[in-house]
Amino acid sequence: MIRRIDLRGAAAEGAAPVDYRAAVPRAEFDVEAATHAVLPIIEAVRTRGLDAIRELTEKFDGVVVEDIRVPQAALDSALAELDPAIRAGLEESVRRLRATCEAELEHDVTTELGDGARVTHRKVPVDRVGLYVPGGLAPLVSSVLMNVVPAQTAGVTSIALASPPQKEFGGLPHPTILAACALLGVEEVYAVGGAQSIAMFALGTGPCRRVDLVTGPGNIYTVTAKRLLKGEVGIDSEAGPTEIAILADDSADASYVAADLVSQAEHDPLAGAVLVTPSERLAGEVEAELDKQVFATKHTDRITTALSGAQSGIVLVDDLEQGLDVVNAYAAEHLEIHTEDAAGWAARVRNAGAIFVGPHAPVSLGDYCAGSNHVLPTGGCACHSSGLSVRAFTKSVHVVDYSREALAEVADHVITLAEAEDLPGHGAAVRVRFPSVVEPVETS
Ligand code: HSO
Ligand code: ZN
Repeated sequence: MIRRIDLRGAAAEGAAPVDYRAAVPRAEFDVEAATHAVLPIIEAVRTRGLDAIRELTEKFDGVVVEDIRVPQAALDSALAELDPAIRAGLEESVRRLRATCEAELEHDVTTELGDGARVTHRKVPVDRVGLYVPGGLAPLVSSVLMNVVPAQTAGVTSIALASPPQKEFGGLPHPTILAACALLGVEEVYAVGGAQSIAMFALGTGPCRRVDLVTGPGNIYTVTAKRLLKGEVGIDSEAGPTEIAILADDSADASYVAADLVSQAEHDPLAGAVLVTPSERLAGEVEAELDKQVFATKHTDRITTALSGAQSGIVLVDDLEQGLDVVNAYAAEHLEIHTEDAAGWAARVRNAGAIFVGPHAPVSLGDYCAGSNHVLPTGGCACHSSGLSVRAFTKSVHVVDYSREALAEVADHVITLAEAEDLPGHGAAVRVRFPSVVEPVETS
């Protein structure tokens, strides 16, 4: 079901260099086709606003909605009817997430550069954000928490959330998603899905005011909409199909490794599941476990497609050193380490959205209840981007505060550099402040 990729010998002296990133392929999606599908949606929302959203909702979700805003009464009753066990799970998740978010809050930093010369890096929350929560293959209620909690902790005061309307729930988003919104005090919720919801947020449509930033996971259409609207609105990252990579040695438990590969393959037929190991024995055992586990679980078809796809595989390496190079090159959204001294190997990983250390930190823990965030960079973007955190909802402003004397200290340098760039007006803006002084400028 899962193919093998043999990279043994690739790191040997004298061997031709191998591009590990290319050796472990990922799911590709047809950007051009998605752009082709999404552009008219954005233009429809731009030109015809709410009418276009209603038509697109009928077309894609099969639901006729008059009012796209979810009434408060529906949020309240979803919370009142929420299964107490689910509520307890959500509350624990929120508690842990809030604790990490609060600890990660950044504070203003002031640097004194001389007498009366001060620069402050001031942290300011984004004013208004739009959070997208997919409804698609699974109602990802946990994604409500992963978006809302860092936004609230950062101090965002205006939070709107959109999730696709569901036919079976009378044209409202999934009730558990509504309950999670109510639990977190999010009152502005829209029954709008797909690319049209991203356009609604970015452009401001009907009852929804324009937002400054859109965050949250989604399918290729919402990702493409974010990409096309970037600039008109801020976006977190272009999260694509989910991925798990596992670096494991002989000490790993094959049943854990297989279960964790299956857990993320369950998301999407395009999900990537990659095991990197120097242990041929483990590779064989994991293959046998997969055969067992995949057929004993619910979403067998989806999982089989993901595991047998070109984006998944068992990568055989000479040793963990080479394995480390492979996982760093692959830059997985989620990386699990199942080795002796897992913490030591984890410390040497540079590229991953999140790292799960040792046998007792499965990705599922991070998906729901670790206190970490599960909205993470995919598609190799972990080599330059980070997962969602309070930082994603905060921007910083440099505040420059100089006295006359402090300006005089560097005036000559400013003037010289301005002249070097042939921008004498820049220099003049400094000179004008010292009219009595010819050259050089001195403290008065
Ligand atoms: N593993 C997904 C998030 C998720 N899993 C939500 C379950 N629910 C992407 O990190
Ligand atoms: Zn997951």
